[in-house]
Amino acid sequence: MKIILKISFSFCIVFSFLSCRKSHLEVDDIYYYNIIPDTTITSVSSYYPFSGIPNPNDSTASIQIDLDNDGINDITLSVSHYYQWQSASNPLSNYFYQSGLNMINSIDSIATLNYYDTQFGVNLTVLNFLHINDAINSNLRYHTSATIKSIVFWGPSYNGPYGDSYVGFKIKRNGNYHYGWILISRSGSNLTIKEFALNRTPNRKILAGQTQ
Ligand SMILES: [Ca+2]
Repeated sequence: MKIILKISFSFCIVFSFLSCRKSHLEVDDIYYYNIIPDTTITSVSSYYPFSGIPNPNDSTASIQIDLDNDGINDITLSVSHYYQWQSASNPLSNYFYQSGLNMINSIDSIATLNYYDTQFGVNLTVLNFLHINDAINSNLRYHTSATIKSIVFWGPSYNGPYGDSYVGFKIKRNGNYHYGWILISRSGSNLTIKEFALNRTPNRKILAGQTQ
């Protein structure tokens, strides 16, 4: 009986040591930034009554974010609309919309999905709209840019979901990947940026919404 107790105790000590060592080595060092107040960008101030034509007629709004707090911006989020003559009989269809994200550095990337437009047989690289606690790691597909909304005349179009969503991203620093998320919200023509976080521990996943 004594021997069994001794073995169990020794096992506990070894096991505790390994657990402690493991958690110490793999601790997530999360850089979390809460944007106060939330920042909203829009290319449309208002719509003319009855016609629904956006005002101003052609404009772009964008914001850049420094994701790793090194003083250099890493990502651009933008919304824009523009007029392109197609038809005099239906001027409303002449106003087109684009909204998306672009990584400034080509070694960084955004979690995306492939959207296949069956009408035109064209693939679009669109944002992977993630939910809270979704894992952001090497299992996702990444691209340097992602479409949120693309409305064009007689061509492949896409419009992602409204409300809150998480953007997954990965940035490459010193040969290692760092995963992170940005909380955005879509409402009408508005794109709002609320929070973001980055796992400073290299090559470790982060969960959407994880702050520590
Ligand atoms: Ca940066």
